[in-house]
Amino acid sequence: MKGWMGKVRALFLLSILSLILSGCGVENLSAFLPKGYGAEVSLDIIFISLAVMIFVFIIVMVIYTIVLVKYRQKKGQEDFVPKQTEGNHILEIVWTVIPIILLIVIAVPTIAATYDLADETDKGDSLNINVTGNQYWWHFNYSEEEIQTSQDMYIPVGQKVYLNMMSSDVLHSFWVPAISGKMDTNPENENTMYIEAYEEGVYWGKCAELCGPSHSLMDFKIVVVSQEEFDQWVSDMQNLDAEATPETASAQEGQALFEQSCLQCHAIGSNPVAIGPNLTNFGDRSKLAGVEDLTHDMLVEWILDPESIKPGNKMTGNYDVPSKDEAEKIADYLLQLKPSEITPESASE
Ligand code: HEC
Ligand SMILES: [Cu+2]
Repeated sequence: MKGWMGKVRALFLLSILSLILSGCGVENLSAFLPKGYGAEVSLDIIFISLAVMIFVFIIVMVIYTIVLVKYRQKKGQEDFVPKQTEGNHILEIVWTVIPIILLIVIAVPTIAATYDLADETDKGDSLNINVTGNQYWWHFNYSEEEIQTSQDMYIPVGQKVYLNMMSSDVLHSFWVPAISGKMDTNPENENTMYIEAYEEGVYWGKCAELCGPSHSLMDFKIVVVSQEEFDQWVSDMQNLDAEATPETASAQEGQALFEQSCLQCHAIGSNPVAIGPNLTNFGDRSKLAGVEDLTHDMLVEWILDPESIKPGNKMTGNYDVPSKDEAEKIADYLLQLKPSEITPESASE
């Protein structure tokens, strides 16, 4: 699909690019700027369909214009009725065959891509991540590596990564537009998709299936790093001490408070408890709950009143709300959970 497709694409991209760059400022969130295999294949099919549609549109418009000009009612011929024809054999065949050909032109690459993207032959030899969609956050379980993490998924660049996806509650849909197409997460059965990212960086993901009041806030990220950085991250996550004592007195108090009233839902370390997001590398994240900039103030606000940030979330009402002072200490504790140098920040440099 190179050659002329490439040129059409370049032209289209240029116009789209100016639109996007002047837009909302979130990078790496566009299916029109593919940085992964699935997204690239999908965009090629979008362009083939678009080319067919433009072709049909132009032909119809040309015929329409010719007929309009040529067969207008002329002066003095107001009562003229042209010769009536029906059942023209050749015409009937032509306008049946052309749409069939056009549909084949669209169908062949679409079906080929569908099979290609559903291929699972090298699943056993690849990195596998179990993805769980939850109202309104994402959990990632690297079962082979025994790593649990939430919100930010780390993968190595240029490698096929298999995602085995389910939901813990309602239907969600995993979508990282710049990397790949969408895949539903269902409560009953596992769906599998592979992704492959071409460039290092941070890619934004969205839930693409209406799942409740905070559906539009169910953002997540794929952090694409080099193979060495990925190995480093894996080793950092495997070798951390989840119960390490923080340096400052305030964070130490925060740790005790956290263990008392938060640990039943939020694991730290490789504990598979995932009623709420795993907070092992919470301090390494750039976003709080997927959406807000991760600052001390914002975190305190979350701990005191998560409802004000994410309406309908499953933490509200289900925990002992600490005092402001306690919340500050818990925030001190959570923000120093930085097990790795490999972070969304380092990946986007
Ligand atoms: C009943 C289970 C439960 C308890 C108890 C609980 N939480 Fe949560 N927490 C959740 C859920 C569920 C979410 C995900 C909310 C969302 O994003 O929709 C969450 C999200 C969070 C987040 C955002 C995480 C991220 O990925 O950015 C923080 C921080 C947090 N909780 C801190 C706390 C603290 C501190 C306590 C104790 C005072 C606590 N939680 C108690 C369930 C719980
Ligand atoms: Cu969702």
